[in-house]
Amino acid sequence: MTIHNPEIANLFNRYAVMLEIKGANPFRIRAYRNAARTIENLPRDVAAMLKDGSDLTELPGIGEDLAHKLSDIVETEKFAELEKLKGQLPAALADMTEVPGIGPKRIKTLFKSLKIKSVEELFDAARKGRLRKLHGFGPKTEANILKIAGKHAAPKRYKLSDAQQIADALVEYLEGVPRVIRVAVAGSYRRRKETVGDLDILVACHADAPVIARFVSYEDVDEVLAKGGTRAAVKLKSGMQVDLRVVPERSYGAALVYFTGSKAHNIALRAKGLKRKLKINEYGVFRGKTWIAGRSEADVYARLEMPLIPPELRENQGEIEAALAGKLPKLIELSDIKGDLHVHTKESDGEATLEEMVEAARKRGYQYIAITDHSKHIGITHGLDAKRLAGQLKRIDKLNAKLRGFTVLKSAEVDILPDGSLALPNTILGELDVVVASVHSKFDLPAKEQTERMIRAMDNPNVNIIGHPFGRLLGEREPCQLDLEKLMKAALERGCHLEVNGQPARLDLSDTQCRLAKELGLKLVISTDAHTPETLGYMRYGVDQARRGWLEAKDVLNTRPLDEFRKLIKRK
Ligand code: DGT
Ligand code: CA
Ligand code: CA
Ligand code: ZN
Repeated sequence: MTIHNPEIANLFNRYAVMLEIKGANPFRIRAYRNAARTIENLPRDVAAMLKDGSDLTELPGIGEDLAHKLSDIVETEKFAELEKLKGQLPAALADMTEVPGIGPKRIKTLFKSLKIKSVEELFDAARKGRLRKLHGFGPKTEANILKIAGKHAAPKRYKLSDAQQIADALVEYLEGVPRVIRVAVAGSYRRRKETVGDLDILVACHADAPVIARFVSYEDVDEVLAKGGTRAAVKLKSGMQVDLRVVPERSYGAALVYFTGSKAHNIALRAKGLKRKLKINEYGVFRGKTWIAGRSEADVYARLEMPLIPPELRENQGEIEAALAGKLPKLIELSDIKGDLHVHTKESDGEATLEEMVEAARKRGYQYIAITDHSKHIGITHGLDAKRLAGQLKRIDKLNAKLRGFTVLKSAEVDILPDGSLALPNTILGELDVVVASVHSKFDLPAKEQTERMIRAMDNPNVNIIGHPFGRLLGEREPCQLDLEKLMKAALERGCHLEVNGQPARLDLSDTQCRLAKELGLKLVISTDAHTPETLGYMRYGVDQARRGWLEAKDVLNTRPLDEFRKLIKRK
C-alpha cells in the first residue's frame, strides 16, 4: 500500500481546518492549504517522486520543512502533527467543511458555543432550531443546513436506467451459475418505477445449485450484509443493495408476485384470497394446508379469477378491481412506437449529424423522426436562429428525397420565453411539420404564472407539443409548479399535446401524470430528447412510465403510421 496524492492533500487540508479552529497563525494555515493544492495538481505521486530521488523543495510552496513532513507521511501513511491535534480537538470537526456554506470560522463558532463536533450534530442542531440564534448564522443559514440535512436523511434511490445496467450484468452472471433454471429481478425495478431503492433478485434452481456462494463472490460486491441457505443480501461497489432469494421451481410464480410487490398490491391480493378461503404467500397459494398453485404468476392470479396483472400496474391503484372486471388496459409496448419526436443533432447541442440520427432511427425500425434542435436562447449553446433553421430545412428536403419508407419531419424545440412568447418567429415556425415548445428558464415561477406561460405558448397556432412540461431532473431539480389539469384542458381545447420525455433523469410527464392525461382524454407523445444515436434507446424508459400510467397504444400519437400521425397532430 502506498499513499496517493489526493489522500496527502486531504491530510493537509484537514490539518489547516484544525489549525484554523485552534486559532493558529494564518500564514501557517495558508502554507498547508497551498501545499495541498500543489500536491493535488501534481502529475505524479509524491511517493514515486521520493523513490526516484526527486527534490520536493523544487515544487511551489514546498520548503525544507514540508518536504520532510511529506517523506514522513509517505513512510508512515500518517501525518503525525494531525494525529497530535486530534488529541486536542475532535477529529470529526474537519468533516463539517463538506457541508456547503460551512467553513473553518463557522466550525469554530459551532464548536465553541454549542459544542457541535460532527456533521450529525450539526444537522441535529438545525432541526432543533438552535443555529438561528448563533452569531454569524441566522434563520437563512439554518434553513439551508436543514435542506441539506433532509437530503442526507433520505436513503439514496437510483435512476431506473442505472439500476438497469447493474441488473443486466448481475442477471447474466447468475444465469451462468450451474443448475440455475430462472433468474428474475423483481421489486420496484420490475414495476419500472422511475427510481429504485434496491434490487430484489429471485432465482429458481435445482436443490444443489451454488447460487448463494456465487452471488456473494460476484466481483462488484463490496460487502456481504447477510447470507443464509436460501437468501443473501449484499452491497455493491456502486452502493446499490441487492437482496437475493432462492426458491424451488414450484414456488417461483408465487415468489415473483410477492417480491415484485408493491406491498400495497400484495396486501390487497391477499385480502381477495381470504374471501375465497385461500392463503397466498411467497411459497404459493394454499387451501388450508394444501398447496394448490404457485409455479407461474398467471397460475396465482388465475386462482383469484384474474388475468395476470402487468407489473407496472401493481400499485393498488384500481388494477385489481379492473382485473376482476375484465377491464385491464392493453398497455402500450415499445414495439408500438413508430417514430421519435424529440431529437437533437450537432446543429444545436447534440453529438451526431442529422444523417447519423436518421440512420439510427431507421435501424430501430421507425417510420419517422422529428429533428428538434434548440432555438437560439440564453443558456443554450449553438441554438438555431431562423436563418440557420431554414438551412437545416433545406438539408432535410434533400435527405427526404433520397429516403425510401422513412420520413424526416421538420421540427424544432423552440424555447418558451418567460412571457409565453416563443424564441423563433412565426414565419419559420409555419414551415415546420411539428413544433415542440419547451421551458428552459425561470423554473421557479408560481403555479399560476407558469401555467399561463405554457398556455400562452399554445395560443400560438404553430405549437403542437409541450416538451418535458415540469422541467424536473431527478435528484437535481424539482418539478416546476404547474396546474396540470388546467394545462391539459388548455391543450385539449387547442389540439395540442404534452410530451412524455424518456430521458432517465426526466421521465416528464411522470406515471401518474400520464394517467391524468388519459382520464381527460388528452393524447400524449413519447419522445427521447436524444442527443446521440444510442440514446434513441431511452424510448423504453418513456414507454415504461406510460405503461405505469395505464396508457395504451391508442393514447399515444407516435404509435400511428406517418399519414395518420400527420392528420392527428394538425391543430384544430
Ligand atoms: P424500493 O426497493 O424501495 O424501490 O421498492 P420495492 O417495492 O422494491 O420494495 P422492497 O425492496 O422493500 O421489497 C420488494 C418487494 O417485496 C415489495 O415490492 C413487496 C415485497 N415486500 C417487502 N416487504 C413486504 C411486506 O412487509 N409485506 C408484503 N406483503 N410484501 C413485502
Ligand atoms: Ca427493491
Ligand atoms: Ca429489497
Ligand atoms: Zn429541452
